[in-house]
Amino acid sequence: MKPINSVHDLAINGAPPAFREPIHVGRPNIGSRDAFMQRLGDILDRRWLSNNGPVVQEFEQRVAEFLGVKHCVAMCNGTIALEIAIRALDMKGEVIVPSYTFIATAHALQWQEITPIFADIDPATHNLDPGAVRRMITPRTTGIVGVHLWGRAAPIEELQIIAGEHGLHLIFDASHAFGCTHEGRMIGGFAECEVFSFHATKFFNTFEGGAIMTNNDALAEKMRLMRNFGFAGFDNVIYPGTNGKLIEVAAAMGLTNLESLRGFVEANKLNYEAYRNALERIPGLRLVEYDAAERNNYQYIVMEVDDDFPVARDDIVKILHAENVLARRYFWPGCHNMEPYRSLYPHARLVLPHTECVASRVVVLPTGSTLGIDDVASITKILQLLGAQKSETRSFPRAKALD
Ligand code: T4K
Repeated sequence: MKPINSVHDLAINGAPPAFREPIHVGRPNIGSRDAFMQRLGDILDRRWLSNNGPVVQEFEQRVAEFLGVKHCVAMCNGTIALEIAIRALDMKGEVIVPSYTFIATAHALQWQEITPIFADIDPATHNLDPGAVRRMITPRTTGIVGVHLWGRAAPIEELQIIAGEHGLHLIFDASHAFGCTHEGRMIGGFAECEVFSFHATKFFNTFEGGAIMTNNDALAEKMRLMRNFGFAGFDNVIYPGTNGKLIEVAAAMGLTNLESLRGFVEANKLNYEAYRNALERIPGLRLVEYDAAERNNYQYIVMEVDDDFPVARDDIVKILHAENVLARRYFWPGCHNMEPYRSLYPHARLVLPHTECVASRVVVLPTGSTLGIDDVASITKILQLLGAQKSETRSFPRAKALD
C-alpha cells in the first residue's frame, strides 16, 4: 500500500496509483472451479447444450427451493426476463417505475411500446415512494414495476395496497436482491412475480442469465412457453414467444455459485463493515446501510456525498479512477435523463427531485470476493484525505474529465 499522507501522494497529482491493476465494482464472484469444470465436462459428454436441459432443470429446482417459491423460470438475462414477465401479465398503456434504477427496468417496457412513467423515490431508502406512485396513476396505468434497489426491499406492502386499490399489476425487479429477505422472508416470493438478473456483475451470477420467480402455476406455464417461441411440443406453437432460454453452461455456473453463496456474503459483509467503520469517521460521507435484522448480500457499497464535503462527487470519482479504483456513479443521471425518455419527457425532473438529488450524490465503491479489507483500507484512506481538505483550497489539480 503506498503512503497516502498528503495530496501529493495522489495519482491525480502524478504519484503512482494505489492499485497496479484496476479494481472493479462488478468483479464476478466465482465458486469452485473444480465443481464447475466437472459440470462442464458432463455437459460436453452429454451433448445437450440448451433448450431446457437437465442442468437448467436442476438449477431451477435448486433456486426455487432456496428462495422458497413454487416456480423459478430461468432466462438468458434479466432484461428478457423482465420483458417476458411484463408481457405475460398483459401490462400495457402506462406502467409506473422508478427512474433511479438501471436503464433495463424502463427499457423492458418501452421496448414493448408500453410507456414507463417515472415516479420519485424516498431519499432515505432510494426505493419508490408510495406517495409518488399514487400521484402518477392515470386511467391508462396498468401496472407498477418496483425495484429492490441495492438489495434492500422496496415498500412491498404499501405498493401492494396501491395496486389492489387501483386494480394494477405489481411485479418487482429483484435484480440486486438475490439472497436478501424482507421481514424475514426471501425476496422472490412477493407480488405476482419477481425478476432476477444473474449477470456477471451481480452477487450471484450465471455469466449472463436471469429468472422469474412466481407462485402462480398458470403464469409460470405461460412464461415457459414465451421463453421458447411458444412451443408446446414438437411442431406445435400455441403462443407468440421469443428466445429467452438459459444455456446449460450458464446453469452449471449457477449451480456452482449457489454452493458458494455463504462465502460470497461473508466476504462482502467484511468489506461492508470495513467501509462502514472507516466512513463513519469522515464527515460528509455516508454509507447506505443494510438492516442487520434481514439477510443481505451486501453486494453494493453505496456512498452518499453531502454538499458540504470538500470535494465534489464527480471529482471523487475522477480521483479514485486515477488510483485504479473504478468506482461508479450508479444510477446517474437517472433513466429520465437518458434517451429516449429525455426527449419524450423533457420536464420529468420536475416531479423527480429526490431522484435527481440522490443520483447526483451516490458513488458505488468496489467490493466482492476478490477484494480484501486491506484494499478497502487503501480506498478509505484516500477518501479520508479528501475529507481533510479545505473546500476553498483546491490543492489538487482539477481531475481530467471522465471519458
Ligand atoms: N434491472 C436492474 C436493477 C439491474 O441492475 C440490471 C442489470 C437489470 C435490470 C438487467 O439485467 P441483465 O439484463 O443485465 O441481466 C452492469 C451490468 O451489465 C448490468 O447487468 C447491471 N444491471 C448493472 C448494474 O451493471 P454496466 O453498464 O455498469 O457494466 P460494465 O460493463 O460497465 O461493468 C461494470 C463493472 O464490472 C466494470 O467495472 C467492469 C466489471 N466487470 C464486468 C464484467 C461484465 C468485470 O470485472 N467482469 C465482468 O465479467 O452494467
